[in-house]
Amino acid sequence: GPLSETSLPLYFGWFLFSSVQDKVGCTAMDFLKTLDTLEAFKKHITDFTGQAEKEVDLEQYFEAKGVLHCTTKFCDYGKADGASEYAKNPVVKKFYSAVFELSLTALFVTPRTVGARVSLTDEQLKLWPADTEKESEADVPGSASLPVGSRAHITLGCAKDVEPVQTGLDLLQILTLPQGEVVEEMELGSLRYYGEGRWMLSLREPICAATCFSSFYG
Ligand code: 2AM
Repeated sequence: GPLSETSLPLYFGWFLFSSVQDKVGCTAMDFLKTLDTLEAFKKHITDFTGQAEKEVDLEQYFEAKGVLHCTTKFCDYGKADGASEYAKNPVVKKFYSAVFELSLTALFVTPRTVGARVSLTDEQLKLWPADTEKESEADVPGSASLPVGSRAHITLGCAKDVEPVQTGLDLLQILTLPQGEVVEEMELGSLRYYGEGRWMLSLREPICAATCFSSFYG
């Protein structure tokens, strides 16, 4: 009936505590503010603008997308494959509303999205659907060969008319590419360029983010 159809959330995930949202948001903003002033970035500005000479203000370029979280399972209110199986999984039930510390190990930027890479522990991987990376193969060739959990991320912002689902695909794409040279040693860590406007900053000190495993109905 209609009730059972609406009993599944839009998605499950780890939700950052509000104090941590501010901290992560500020770190991301600092990174964007510095990135668009770097000569290395300006050299590839056409990746973002389509025109040489033109400048870009990355802080304005991306729009925030609501409460910061790391999606574990997109359920689409039950319409997504495997949604009800995930919701029924005893591990999901056991850890629902439990506190987790996520480790944010990198920040990445593309002309479409900006996000943080999340490195999951073995315990956290129990909440991660094992087929996520295989199912991403159609969108990002090579994903299926990446370790389980590779797609784990927090969307920090999206360019105009870009949906947040793109952030995980952008991360997977970067991870399938050969690791480039370090272009710049920044205060936060080492910055690498992956072509076509794709940048990744490996954090010197991973950010430890307190979260709650829960779900979002919208
Ligand atoms: P995100 O996890 O990259 O931020 C609501 O749209 C949330 O579900 C967003 O957090 C979004 O992306 C995620 N989401 C939307 N569609 C998705 C999909 N097809 N697969 C995985 N996650 C999706």
